[in-house]
Amino acid sequence: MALLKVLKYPDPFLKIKTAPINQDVISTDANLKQITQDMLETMYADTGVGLAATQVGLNLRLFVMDCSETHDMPLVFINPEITEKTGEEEAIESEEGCLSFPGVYAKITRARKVTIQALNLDGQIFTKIYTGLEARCVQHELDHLNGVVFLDYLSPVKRQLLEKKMLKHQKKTL
Ligand code: K1U
Ligand code: ZN
Repeated sequence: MALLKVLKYPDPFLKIKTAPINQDVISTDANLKQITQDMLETMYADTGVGLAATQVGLNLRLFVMDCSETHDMPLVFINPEITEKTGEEEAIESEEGCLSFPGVYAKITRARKVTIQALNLDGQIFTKIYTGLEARCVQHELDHLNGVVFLDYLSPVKRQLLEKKMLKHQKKTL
């Protein structure tokens, strides 16, 4: 297993939209199993609850997540799609962080409840319904796979302020 380098904003790779993975090769691809293990290890080491492939420089449509308090419920989502979302009237604003934006937090409004469909490492399709932190996390990670980062939801003024804050934080931790 290996820890991967998490790309930090403004790395241009964070803006790419990932391509789907061929379902027929998933169950036999040993490299994919290794990558997801490494991503989970990296996510735990960085005290995250999710991590998208683009954040570690991989153009793969997959993310990992573990929102359990015991850090023993790792999940892999390949070619994920949100098939249902609660409407705007049920949207919730809450503070978010991102491993690619260290030291920066922002209040982001997201759907309260989502249904997600994805493939697992056996290439089999599964569906889950999430609320709470998990619902927020899958929306955040799916955004990453589409080249969208949480600061994209903010006004230009707020965004500039947080970009400055992050650069200051990066200089301090160098
Ligand atoms: O994608 C990432 O950068 C990881 C990010 C995902 C995320 C999950 C939930 C809300 C917003 C963003 C994180 O894991 S940030 C760490 C975090 O938010 C958290 C950590 C422990 C408990 C609760 C939240
Ligand atoms: Zn993130």
